[in-house]
Amino acid sequence: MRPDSDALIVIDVQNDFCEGGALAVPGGSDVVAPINALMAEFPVVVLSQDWHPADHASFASQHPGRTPFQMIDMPYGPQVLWPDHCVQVSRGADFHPDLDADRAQMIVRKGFRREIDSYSAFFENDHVTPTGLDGYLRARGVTRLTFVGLALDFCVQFSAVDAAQAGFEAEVRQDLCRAIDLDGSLAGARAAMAAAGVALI
Ligand code: VGL
Ligand code: ZN
Repeated sequence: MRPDSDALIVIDVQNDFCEGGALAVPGGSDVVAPINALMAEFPVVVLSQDWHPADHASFASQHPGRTPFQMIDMPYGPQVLWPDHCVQVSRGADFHPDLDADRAQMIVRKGFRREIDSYSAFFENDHVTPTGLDGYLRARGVTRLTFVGLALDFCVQFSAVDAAQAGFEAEVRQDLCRAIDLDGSLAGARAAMAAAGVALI
């Protein structure tokens, strides 16, 4: 077991990001079994859960004439339009059935406000509205974070960069992540994480 300062942060291992889901990440379900195994090493385990209202502004369906994966400008900056996914209380928003979700002590939901997306488990996409995860981890004396999950080039990236900027020691286990890789987003994500001081394992 690792020291009490170490937390495993499992990002968005949900049905919609796995095979057959609304925003399936290639190979998404491959990470479930090895993440379950890794949980056993960590005294602190946190899951994030993408949790959108059915009319969320990141959904292309809410923007007449737009299609998924196009970019639009939101008041807080550029935003990718996604297929409807991880709608609150839908099966797609549930954790993958084989994920050992009961091992987690904390589940942080994000993206629950209609007008704003939240890739990061720490801040919404305006980069100022907190989710509360930072305070939870600090209150538990956590200083080192290991990130795994989906998708490497969106929610994992944003979470790990925010963690490093907040002063946590942050590493990403790339073998326990899978990427969407939209227009070079994977290469961009790796560069952004490295620049922020995130260790890419
Ligand atoms: C994610 C796109 C939209 C993710 C969530 O978990 O990486 N990507 N919502
Ligand atoms: Zn989402």
